[in-house]
Amino acid sequence: MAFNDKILEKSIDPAVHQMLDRADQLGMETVWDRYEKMLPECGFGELGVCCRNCNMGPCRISPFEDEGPQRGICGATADIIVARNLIRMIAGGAAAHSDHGRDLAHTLLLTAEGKSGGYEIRDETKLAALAEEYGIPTADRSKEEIALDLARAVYAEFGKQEGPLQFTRRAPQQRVDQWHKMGIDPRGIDREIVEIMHRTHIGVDNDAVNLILQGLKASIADGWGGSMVATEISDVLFGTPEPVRSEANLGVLKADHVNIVAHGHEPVLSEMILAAAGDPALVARAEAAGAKGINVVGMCCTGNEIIMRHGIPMAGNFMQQELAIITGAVDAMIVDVQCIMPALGDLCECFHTRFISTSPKAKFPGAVHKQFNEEDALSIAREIVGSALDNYANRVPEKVFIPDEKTACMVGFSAEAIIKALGGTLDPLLDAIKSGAIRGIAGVVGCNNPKIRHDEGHVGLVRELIKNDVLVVTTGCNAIACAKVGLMLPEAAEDAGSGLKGVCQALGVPPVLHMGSCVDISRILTVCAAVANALGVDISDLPVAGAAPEWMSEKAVSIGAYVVSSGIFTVLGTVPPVLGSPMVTEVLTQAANDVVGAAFAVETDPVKGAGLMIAHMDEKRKALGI
Ligand code: XCC
Repeated sequence: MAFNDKILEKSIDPAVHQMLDRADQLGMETVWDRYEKMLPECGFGELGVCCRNCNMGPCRISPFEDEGPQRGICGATADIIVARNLIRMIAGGAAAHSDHGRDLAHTLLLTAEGKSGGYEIRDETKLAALAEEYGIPTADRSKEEIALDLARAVYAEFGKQEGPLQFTRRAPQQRVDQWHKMGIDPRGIDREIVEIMHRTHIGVDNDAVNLILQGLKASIADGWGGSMVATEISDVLFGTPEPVRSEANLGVLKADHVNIVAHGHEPVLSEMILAAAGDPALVARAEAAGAKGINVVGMCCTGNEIIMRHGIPMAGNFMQQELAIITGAVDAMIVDVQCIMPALGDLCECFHTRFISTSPKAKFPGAVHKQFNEEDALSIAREIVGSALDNYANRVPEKVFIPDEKTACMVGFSAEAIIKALGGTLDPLLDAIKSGAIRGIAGVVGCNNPKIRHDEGHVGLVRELIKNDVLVVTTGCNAIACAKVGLMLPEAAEDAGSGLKGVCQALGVPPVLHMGSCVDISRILTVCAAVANALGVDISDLPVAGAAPEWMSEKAVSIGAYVVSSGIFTVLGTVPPVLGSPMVTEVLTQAANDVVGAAFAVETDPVKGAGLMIAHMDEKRKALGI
């Protein structure tokens, strides 16, 4: 099929081209259309110089020094306003990840008390390891007793008033000492987020550097706190991921099945949807309705959660959620929290699709709300799946259009799985890094953003890295982009430089390792900490780098901040709203090196972005003498 340039320039994904063409034929609007209508985007907002933190304003600072206001009504300069806005983004992102972690801790608590409706403790080895980390006795105790103590201890991390977060102590001692020295070793997760909201209130913290330091502190509480809690407790409850094969892209929808898209983030919901969809009585009901079965597929980070634990196919990343509805083949789109477009409601009304919200924290126009709770989890999940089955009869066959595109992938490389693939120790990886077969490790993560041709930033950057012998670990929407183009197959080693190719072929792994959802960037931190500890150096000494080529969410800002705070140079592919303050820009891209041993760079060209990362790795290799 040939498509016009207007379609081709929006994405590199052929499934997206077909669906955008379909949307045009049907006269339907998508995120790309709304983006175009928004242009030109607000210049003050882009620079980060508008302030709505009090009602004397809104204020906006002129970008021209000789013209227009240089201070807000309270006297705040561009530096202050930009720094305040930036750290409020960090607060939003850290809150989202950490609340996800809190929900997992809550589920573990209920499960330990025997009050949850269908959850169990699946990974006792990880439970025991975490208990040891928290100093919880395990001898002669049941898994429920241990889990109860662990859940309480983890829960307490959120509201802790003093003292460090337990998981931050996984970082090398030098890193912890540096955090301590700079006053950014976080206390309770909630406390650091609240403090951002306090400090950015009118008339409180008016020192840009002091504001940014608090932003870093809260972000560390996210990465080494809330997100790490989310990852670790998910593994205890649902199992630690191991390599598994599956498929990705919209072609995983099936014309002859009841299709359920699980979209959002928290596995607490999606695990139960899967359990219900496997219930023989419900499968029989689907068959009685004329379907061949129930086909659950994932979207965004929920997709990452269920593909890596169960091999459930992934329908697409952030920019594809509306396109899934436009296939006309989705009987229910079930959502919980984060990255769910409110546009879905209107779109579902054009089709038979039932849009079902489940979280008391996230309601949507046009959605049916079926409130989920952990106590009655399985029975609510059965009702939700049942409602998708009932809706199958309403599907209009003439409206169904499913693109053929889907690609095989190998996913589920948790830190534990990586060590297992290496034969039980990190040594083969360390040796490959020392010999130069692996030049460095890159964490490439983050969202999609209509400012960038969909998936081009992700795939372009990752291809350039592996070609240059950089092993890539990935999560979130980058992971989905890589899966869709075949980069997560062992065969993709053919596209890697000769050193990386040899390592991947010897181990039978892809050059791009799927480590999970966005909270699972904590897995990348854990691996970096383990490598640094094994070499007796700080994370900032390692030949590693991070990138978020198409980022857009506040969570991504928090992620970027904690990755840099952990000592990892990070390249952003879309420009953050900070350029209105040359001083804040300088702090983030230069001075941060003196504070945390790493900084940000912004590079919208993915190949050049990869080049910056590779140059950084080479510099670190030289300093290490390897
Ligand atoms: Fe959302 Fe997690 Fe970004 Fe994708 S990568 S758009 S945050 S789904 Ni997390």
